[in-house]
Amino acid sequence: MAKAIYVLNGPNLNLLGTREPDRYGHVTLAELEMRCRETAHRLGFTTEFRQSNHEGAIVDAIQEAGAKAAAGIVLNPAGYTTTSVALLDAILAVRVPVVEVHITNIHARESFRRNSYISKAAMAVICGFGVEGYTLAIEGLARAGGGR
Ligand code: CA2
Repeated sequence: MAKAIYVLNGPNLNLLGTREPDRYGHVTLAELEMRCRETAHRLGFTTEFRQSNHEGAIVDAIQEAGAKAAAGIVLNPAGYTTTSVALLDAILAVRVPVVEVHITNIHARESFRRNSYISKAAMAVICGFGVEGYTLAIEGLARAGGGR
């Protein structure tokens, strides 16, 4: 049976493609889901694509990915990047590789955006490629063999 790659999106990413297009682009979250689904399918994976504005729901999704022995997690923690020990602890508690993705180059923005709790447990970090970063992350997980 094909293994799943979980694609998890944090707070406000439901607005993708509808607000601040100069910063985050014109692709909507629904379109991004389709792109991720197609890329994962081509590489032999299924996808679980989620977005939540609630920290606990993302913790639940990470635990679910662990329980289902997912091949990987692509995580854009958005505003929880720099605050969430709970997300860090959830990642540390599962044996699933995590690729942290940011649409923008967080190193070229305000300095507070760089201090990521998630990076301390992520297998890899991609930022600045726009939404292409998500499909690059899926390809990276596939090439890395989907194991940690
Ligand atoms: O660049 C990224 O992907 C970020 O994770 C986006 C977060 C920001 O807090 C991080 O520093 C970098 C913000 C997500 C807000 O999403 C929106 C999308 C469209 C319109 C407005 C907000």
